[in-house]
Amino acid sequence: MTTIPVETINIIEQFGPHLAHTKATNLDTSLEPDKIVQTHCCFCGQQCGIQLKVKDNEVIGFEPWYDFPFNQGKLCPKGVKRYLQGAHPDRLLHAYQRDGSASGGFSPLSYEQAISRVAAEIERIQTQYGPHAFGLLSGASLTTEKTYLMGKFAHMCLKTSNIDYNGRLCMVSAAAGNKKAFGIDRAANPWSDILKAEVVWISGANVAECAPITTDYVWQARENGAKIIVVDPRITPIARTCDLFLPVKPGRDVALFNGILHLMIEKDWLDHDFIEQQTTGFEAVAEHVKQWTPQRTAQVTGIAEKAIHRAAELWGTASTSFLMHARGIEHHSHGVQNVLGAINIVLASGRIGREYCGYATITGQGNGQGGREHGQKCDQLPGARDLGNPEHRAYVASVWGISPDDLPPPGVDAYEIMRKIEAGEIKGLLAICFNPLVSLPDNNYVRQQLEKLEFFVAIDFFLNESARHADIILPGSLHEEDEGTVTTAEGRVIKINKAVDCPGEARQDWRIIQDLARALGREQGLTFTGPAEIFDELRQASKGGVADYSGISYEKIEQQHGIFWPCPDDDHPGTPRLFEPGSWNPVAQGQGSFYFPDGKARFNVAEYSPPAEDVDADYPIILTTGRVVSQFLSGTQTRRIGPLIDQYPEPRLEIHPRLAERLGLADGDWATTESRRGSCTLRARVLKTIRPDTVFIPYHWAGGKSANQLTISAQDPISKIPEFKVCAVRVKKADAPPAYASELEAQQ
Ligand SMILES: Nc1nc2c(c(=O)[nH]1)N[C@H]1C(S)=C(S)[C@@H](COP(=O)(O)OP(=O)(O)OC[C@H]3O[C@@H](n4cnc5c(=O)[nH]c(N)nc54)[C@H](O)[C@@H]3O)O[C@H]1N2
Ligand SMILES: Nc1nc2c(c(=O)[nH]1)N[C@H]1C(S)=C(S)[C@@H](COP(=O)(O)OP(=O)(O)OC[C@H]3O[C@@H](n4cnc5c(=O)[nH]c(N)nc54)[C@H](O)[C@@H]3O)O[C@H]1N2
Ligand code: SF4
Ligand SMILES: [Mo]
Repeated sequence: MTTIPVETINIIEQFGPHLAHTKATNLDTSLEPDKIVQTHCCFCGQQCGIQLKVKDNEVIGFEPWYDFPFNQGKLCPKGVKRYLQGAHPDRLLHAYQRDGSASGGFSPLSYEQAISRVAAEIERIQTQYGPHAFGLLSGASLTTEKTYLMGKFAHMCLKTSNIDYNGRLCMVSAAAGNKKAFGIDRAANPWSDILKAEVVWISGANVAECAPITTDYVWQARENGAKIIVVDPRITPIARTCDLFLPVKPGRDVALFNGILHLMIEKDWLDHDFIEQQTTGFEAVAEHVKQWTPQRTAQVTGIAEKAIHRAAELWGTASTSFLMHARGIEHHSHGVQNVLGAINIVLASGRIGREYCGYATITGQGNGQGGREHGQKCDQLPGARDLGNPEHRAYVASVWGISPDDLPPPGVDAYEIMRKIEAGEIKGLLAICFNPLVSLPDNNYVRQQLEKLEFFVAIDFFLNESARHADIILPGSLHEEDEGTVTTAEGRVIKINKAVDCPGEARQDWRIIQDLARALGREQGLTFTGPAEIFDELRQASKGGVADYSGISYEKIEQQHGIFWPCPDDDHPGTPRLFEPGSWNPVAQGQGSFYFPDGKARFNVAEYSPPAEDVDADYPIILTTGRVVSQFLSGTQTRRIGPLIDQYPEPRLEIHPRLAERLGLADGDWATTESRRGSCTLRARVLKTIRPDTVFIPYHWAGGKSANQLTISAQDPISKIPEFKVCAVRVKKADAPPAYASELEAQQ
């Protein structure tokens, strides 16, 4: 075994010597590998192709995979360093149980004992309080096979309604908006359609840091003459190279889209034929946007009127275009309205369903797309079917060999699961691939709920912050320890290949779930021999649904570098571009290209309303939150990879020089940010790339460094996404450095 040099950086709490916090720094990459495995990066939804170098059952490095068409060998800093996590000493090699000591430590127990204990607790809780008293939180970093299994485990084995997933914090506003407008929830186009778009419109997406390989597509478009428009309260790296930057006030995007449509109508920059033949609902939307004059739009959005005119002209007069957005417009209590506003300007232009005419929401997690299609959402069944729809229930029940009456009704979203814990309705919880204590808003509330549970089990390969509140921790599998499919931001179903075996007593996640079913004596339908067999059933279960995978096979994926769904039979090549006239569509059946019975896309009136918590005299500053390039999500993985920590070691409060001056803050000062829910002391980073009425905190850290101590749990009424992108705060110079400051100094 190669050993990995490890540096101890931060022992936040005492869990016993085996759980010290360390960072992996480097491996000896000069070693000759035993084999090279073609697979994909474990992090974001771009799912770049990568080749892992393996020696003695350990990933020791990587090589570019030039043939994979999406990234052609390119990788971002996280992809380059991903291989370091596997050999990290924090890797969980055993099951653990809380040892009841005052220090809150854990002690190892055998895997089989842990499985029996979890099964006994599930049985006890469900017998005592009913099936829905046991809840499940799952994740979209899991392969699609595992997400399918999680849905089946919840709905068929445990018969609980209460399963939801971390995409609730991520993709659901886009999903709901896309379903309303197009009848289907997937990027409309492959990324190759970006390359020759005349205009690329990017709203609320920090492309260069969060979808780094997409930057290359945008820049190639620019080389081909495209004009790039970026809408963001911060001048992000992609904004620094754009043609028009619109510094929107957080929470106001729908007003901007309505204002653009207003001008498109006024100047007649519309595709009348497309609107008439392929859409419905335009008149109501046209009527609604009459009030969105450039003046009013400027006043609400904080964007200069001249810039709004220029954006409308660039967008309105283009002959090809691509509009993309991400969480910046979606993480809002009116996130779905923002998405509908964006789609309205695409539909009015008629530029969709053709080459270089596209629209996409950029997915986030590695399997942000596949993870939201096959039944781990609280209201969903495989194939993007609805748990509340009698026909859909009957079909899936027939594939599973049960009666539809045995399926539970739809359950509640991930945040509502916390509220149900508070109300005493949910007593037990299983979390896999989800770190709610860092990632959910208002996380002081979340901590109380995790502590209130009678029983909590977490399945992870590291002891994440939520798992520290668990009674049992089961050691799951790293990305490179299993095979399966994921679906990329483009809608391309690709194959993750296994490079190494699980170490110690760790098990592939699907085995753990099936072992629990067996220990419960409820293994019917959960006796798969591996991911390939799960995928075969998933194909069947998705057949005839909107997300139809029935024509996809592992072999076809390998041969064609991925298959775009829908793919309804073995001879079908897949569907890279949706909505092309004449393309296969199970819903419209030849009538048109959108996924409604009449084949037409829907315009939807997109209503503006201010954020749930707007600024006032007590809390006069807007807080928005998001990401930095070297850290990933709740940080469990990237906060353990040395070179990535070095790139961005601790969260900083981004603040404009004018605001900083008013508050008496200089760059590097400790600043305390307070909201109605919590407070957080971070070093200030004074920079001109942010609106002076707004501050920004990246959210990848836990405890006292966590941005989610401040955020609000307001949710969109349709999608139930939390409003991560706006809440009201006040900022002041810190009275004293935070406790963690001394730890930082000790490292230097
Ligand atoms: N490095 C890195 N890459 C990642 C991830 C990561 O954690 N780290 N996570 C992955 C995941 S799961 C996701 S969801 C994606 C997220 O990818 P993005 O959505 O691109 O990332 P965010 O930083 O959440 O937010 C994007 C931008 O929205 C802006 N913004 C804030 N409020 C508003 C607003 O009201 N309107 C507009 N127009 N913009 C606003 C922010 O300033 C920010 O620049 O990234 C994926 N890729
Ligand atoms: N303030 C604020 N909060 C946010 C956001 C924001 O922009 N601002 N963004 C939100 C978004 S977009 C997202 S996607 C969420 C993410 O929220 P989370 O899902 O909580 O974040 P992750 O870090 O992905 O947590 C997943 C856990 O799963 C583990 N894991 C990863 N892969 C696997 C696997 O294959 N098997 C198993 N068993 N475990 C695995 C990791 O080790 C980690 O501990 O955070 C949200 N929270
Ligand atoms: S862009 Fe995303 S998938 Fe590609 S290397 Fe970076 S984190 Fe991995
Ligand atoms: Mo996300």
